[in-house]
Amino acid sequence: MVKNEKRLVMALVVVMVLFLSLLIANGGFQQTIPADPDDAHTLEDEDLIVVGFSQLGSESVWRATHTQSIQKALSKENGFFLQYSNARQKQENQIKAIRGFISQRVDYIVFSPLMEDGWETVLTEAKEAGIPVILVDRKISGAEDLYTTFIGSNMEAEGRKAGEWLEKYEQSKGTEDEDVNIVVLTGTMGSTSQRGRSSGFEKIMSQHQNWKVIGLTSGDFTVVKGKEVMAQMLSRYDDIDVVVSQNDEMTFGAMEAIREAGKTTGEDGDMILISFDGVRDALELVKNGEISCDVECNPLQGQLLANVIKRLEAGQSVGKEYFVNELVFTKENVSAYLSNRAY
Ligand code: GYE
Repeated sequence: MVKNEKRLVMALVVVMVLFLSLLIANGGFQQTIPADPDDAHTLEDEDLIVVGFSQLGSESVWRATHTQSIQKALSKENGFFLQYSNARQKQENQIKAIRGFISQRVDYIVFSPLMEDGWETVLTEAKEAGIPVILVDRKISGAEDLYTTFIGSNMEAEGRKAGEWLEKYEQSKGTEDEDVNIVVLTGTMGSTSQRGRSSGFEKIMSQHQNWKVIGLTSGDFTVVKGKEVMAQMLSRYDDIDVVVSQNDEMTFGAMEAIREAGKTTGEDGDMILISFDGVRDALELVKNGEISCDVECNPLQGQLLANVIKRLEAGQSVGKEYFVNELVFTKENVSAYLSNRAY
C-alpha cells in the first residue's frame, strides 16, 4: 500500500510539472498581445463585423453627410468595426486603401468609386481573397461580378428630373418654342454622378430642338472650380438662359461669379439655375428664388448599408442595386422640408 501511494504521488508530481511547463511555454494565464496592431481588434471585438470603407474625398456638404451617415450606422453599438479611409480625390489612394483592407482580411469592403473606370485589377484581388465589395454612392463600369451590391442614387433619373422640370417651366412661361441657351457645369468627369446626370438630362433635351448647350465644362463638384468655370462661361457668352450645375457646391461658386459679373439669377433675373443635392444652404436659395430647381440627391445611405450587410451576414440574398428616395425641390414645396433639414 505504502509503495502504491508513493507511486501515485510521484505520478501526480509528474503531471503537475508537465502542466506548469506547458503553461509557461504558452505565456501563462495572460492573454497574448498580437504582434500586428492592426490585428488587435480581432481579439477584442470577435463578434464585430469588420468593414473597410474607402470614401473618395470630402469635396462637398453632401459628401460629409454621406460619410457621417455611414460612420453612424456602422458603429460598435450596431455590431460593426469600421476602418475609414479618405482618398482625397485620388483613385490611386482608393486602390491603396482597398489593398490595405484586403491584407487586413476585413469582412467587407465598402467604397464610393471616384470614377467608374479602372477598378478591375484591385477588385479582382478582393474577389480572389473572398471579400465581398459593396459600392456606395457611385458605380464602376464593366464586370458586375466584381461587386456584391450597390447602394445609392439613381443619377440618370436625377438628370431626367432636371430636364422635366425645365420642360414644365418653359411651358408655364409660354416660352417652350423659343431658343434656350444652356450652360452645363459637370461634376468629376467619368464619375457615375456626372455620367448619369448628363445622360438623363440629355434624354429630355433630345426632345427639344430649341434647347442648346452652348457651353459645357467640369467644375469638379467644388465651389472654387465652379466659380472659375462659370466666370469663363460668362466672359464667353452673354446670352445664357439656364445654368445646369451638377451639384450645390458648384452652384454656390457659379453664383459668386454671376454676381461679380453684375448679373442676377431666378425667374425674374438674367438666367435660371438648376442644381443637384439639395443641401440646406441651397434649399434656402430655392426658397428665396435664386435657385429655381434643386434635384435632391440623398446622402443618408448608412442605415440601408448596415441592413444589407446584416442580411449578408445572415446568409440571405440581397439585390444588385438599392436606390434611395429622392425629391425635386422648387419654391412651391421647399418650405415644408427646410425646417427639419439636418445638413
Ligand atoms: O452630388 C456631390 C458629391 O456622387 C452624388 O458627389 C455624389 C456627388 C454629389 O461631391 O456633391
